[in-house]
Amino acid sequence: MTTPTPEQWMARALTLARRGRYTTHPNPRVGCVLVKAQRRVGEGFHARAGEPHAEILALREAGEAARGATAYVTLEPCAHQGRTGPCARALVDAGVARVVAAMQDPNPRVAGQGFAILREAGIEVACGVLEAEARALNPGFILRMSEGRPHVRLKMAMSLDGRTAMRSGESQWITGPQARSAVQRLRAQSSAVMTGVESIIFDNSRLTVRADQLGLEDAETIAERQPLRVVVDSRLRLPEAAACLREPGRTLVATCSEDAERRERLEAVGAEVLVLPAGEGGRVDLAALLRHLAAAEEVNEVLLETGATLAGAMLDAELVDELQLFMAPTLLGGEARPLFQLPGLERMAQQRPLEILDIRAIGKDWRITARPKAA
Ligand code: AOF
Ligand code: ZN
Repeated sequence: MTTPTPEQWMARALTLARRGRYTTHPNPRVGCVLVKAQRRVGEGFHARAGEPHAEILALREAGEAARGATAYVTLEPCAHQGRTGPCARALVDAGVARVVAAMQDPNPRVAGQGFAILREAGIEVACGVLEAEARALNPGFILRMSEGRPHVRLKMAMSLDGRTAMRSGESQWITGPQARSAVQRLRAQSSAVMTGVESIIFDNSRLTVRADQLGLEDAETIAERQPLRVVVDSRLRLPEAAACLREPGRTLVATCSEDAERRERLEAVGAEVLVLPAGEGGRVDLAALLRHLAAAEEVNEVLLETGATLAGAMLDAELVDELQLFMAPTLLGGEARPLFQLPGLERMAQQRPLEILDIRAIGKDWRITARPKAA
């Protein structure tokens, strides 16, 4: 038997961390494996804010075997007393000999201090094993901590001719049940789902996570947390009868309208209204909205599910980090609605290049994962 490499142990820790994909918000997904004499003696992952961190669960499982062991963790062990105690201290107390981390914790309350505690106690520390994979697991947490904004993932369903709805706005359904189930999982892993008021007016979408559509074993538990619904509604046109206002969870209406009467009527049916300064064209300042979501709501990942106008505005403002385009084998024709309104694009020199990261079949549809390419 060959001895596993540090990368293999870290890969195991990452697999564990991924089990927290749908539940750790607003905390990062973290996994930990304790190894002694080439054997795994304990492991754990962070499941929920307020519950024990990955290291604590791994230490509990290992018991006395933790003494002299190596801890593989996907994030620097914490140094702060938050909802739970400092993990760096717990690793020291348990007598762990080495700590191998994938990345430093970008949280300013930790940021290197966890490593410092370990080193001061004579523990050997290494960082950077499978770092890219660890970063990919928590893109929103990292951006929120380092730049004060969430990660924005734009999801769109389109036909092979790049259309998202008929001219009337009718759009149900372009993609098949498996693709829609994949979208449900994207919602479930996000802190917030964001849309434009026009999309609500046309589709009356609920923007919720539905347990029966997730296609996951622990669907019921996952659907207990509904992502914050964010409706961009510059002029407060959201109908009081909108279905999303009657769903469990919160709906935040972001506006720059000062119409107090409309505001009261929406608040009376459960909406929370956030008045922001107007940005370009008298519309909601989208960058300010995202900063608010990160700072006030601890939003890590935003799923943007919307029509061509808001999608185009977000792309124009360079606020989209990732695109997930679900392409169905169907044609909607030239009268139908396009993916993006990008006014002002006239010459090839102005085109918006994307980098495609992945393409795969989802049922009868295709999922294209891409990101805007820096010009
Ligand atoms: C770790 N191991 O498994 C996680 C860490 O409020 P708390 O106490 O849950 O702390 C949350 C912060 O702890 C979070 O912002 C991040 O910096 C770190 N997450 N750290 O040592 C873990 N989930
Ligand atoms: Zn911790």
